[in-house]
Amino acid sequence: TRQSVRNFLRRNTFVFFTVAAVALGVTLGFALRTRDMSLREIKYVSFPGELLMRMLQMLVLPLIVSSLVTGISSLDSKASGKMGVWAVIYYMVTTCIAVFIGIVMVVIIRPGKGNRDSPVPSSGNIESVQTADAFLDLIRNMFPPNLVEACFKQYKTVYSRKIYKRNVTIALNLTEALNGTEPTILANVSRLMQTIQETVEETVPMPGSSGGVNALGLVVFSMCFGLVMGNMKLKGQALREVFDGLNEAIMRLVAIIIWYAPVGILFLIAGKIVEMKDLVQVGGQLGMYMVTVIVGLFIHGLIALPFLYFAVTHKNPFTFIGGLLQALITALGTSSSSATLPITFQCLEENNGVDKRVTRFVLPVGATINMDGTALYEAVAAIFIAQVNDMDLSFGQILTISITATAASIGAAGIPQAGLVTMVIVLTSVGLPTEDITLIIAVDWFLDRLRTTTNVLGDSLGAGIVEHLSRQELQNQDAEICNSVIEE
Ligand code: DAS
Repeated sequence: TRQSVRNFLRRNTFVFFTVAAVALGVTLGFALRTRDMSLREIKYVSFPGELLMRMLQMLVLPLIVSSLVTGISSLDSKASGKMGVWAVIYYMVTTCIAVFIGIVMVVIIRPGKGNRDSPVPSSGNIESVQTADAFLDLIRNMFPPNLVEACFKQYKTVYSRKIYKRNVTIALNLTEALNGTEPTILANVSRLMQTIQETVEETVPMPGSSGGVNALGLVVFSMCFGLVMGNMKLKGQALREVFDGLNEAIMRLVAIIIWYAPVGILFLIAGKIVEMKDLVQVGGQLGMYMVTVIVGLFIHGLIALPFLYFAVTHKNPFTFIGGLLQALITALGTSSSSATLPITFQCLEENNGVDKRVTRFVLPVGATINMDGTALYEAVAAIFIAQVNDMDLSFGQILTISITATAASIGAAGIPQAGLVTMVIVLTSVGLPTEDITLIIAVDWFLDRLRTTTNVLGDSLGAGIVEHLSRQELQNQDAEICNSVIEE
């Protein structure tokens, strides 16, 4: 019991420090706002926060690899298969619920009705193939051709549209100049235009806009590697111990960094508040759009997900969420679910006592592909932009938005504002102007924090649910291990 008292105290001291850090950060931020600070001074204010981000990000790569490899190789194929199926079902179901809530909210509230706030010129120059390309990129990223490169690069298809435009303009001018003359020249010009188009539609590999880790690729590789290693029996034993040791060491580093987290969060929040533009001016359509996303996220995170957790496990979801507070606040402070991953591990294993075999398996995958908050936001944002453009969406188009919003949330990396980038997939799928993303950029940093918190909450409740559903397999495996030890 002394251990549990100590645990209780430690857990609550951290929660207290973290909550105090948020309050202090907000206060400090608003106090500093009254002074006219230069960009450099603002950077100095956020510096301790930047350090926290760097420390957490530093751990993400070895953490994802070691936890997945050990997690999967320590499960027998029956247990990992069942757990995998439950995890995928959970991700699908909750993402669909999130998108549904988002659509219902945006259709009821209609934040984009009325005259649009600020007209954005439409160039009308959208490449309809972008949605398909983004899907292919998603799959490409699953199979990185070079593992070292995957640690810092993502695959992204781009079109050299500028060259295309310039050449077409020349060709068009030429056609105009020759108007009414030689039909053979005209035919040649149009053939020239076609060839230009063909050359330009080539895809090239490029570093991701974030320059970040290709987590999806590493997740897929580590899972396959763990699976194969788990089946290697004796030969795999030494490797298993290496990865297990690596994982243990990383988690010990997390336990040290966690002491610094409140300081980092304080300055991350203060810096952001000093930096932000006047929020009071956000009114009208944009204000209503924010309200729609926020209400949607709250309904999903505080009603739908807890209800699902209760329905499956019959345990109190809010006790479980209480143990996650530090991870949720870190998500709010960093707006990155991968940077939060080390803290999420710590909270689930230490505070909520979730089986390590489950967390190691489902958390890295969840942080990479399961983003309920992002999916909800993508659906709301796309329909909001349609409303602003006075475009009536058919049922089919709304369905397309749901599907692409899900894909966009899977494709989004767990880094700040990744969801804004993958918005392009959703918008182009129903022919909405991609330039209109500019309408929502101003408030995205704030919504990003809330959706990241929802994403982390979804992953964590998922770990709890998957653990409950796979308890039989876990117990069987425990019994087997016990028996083999006794036999020896
Ligand atoms: N900020 C993201 C995350 O880490 C994703 C997003 O931009 O929606 O979860």
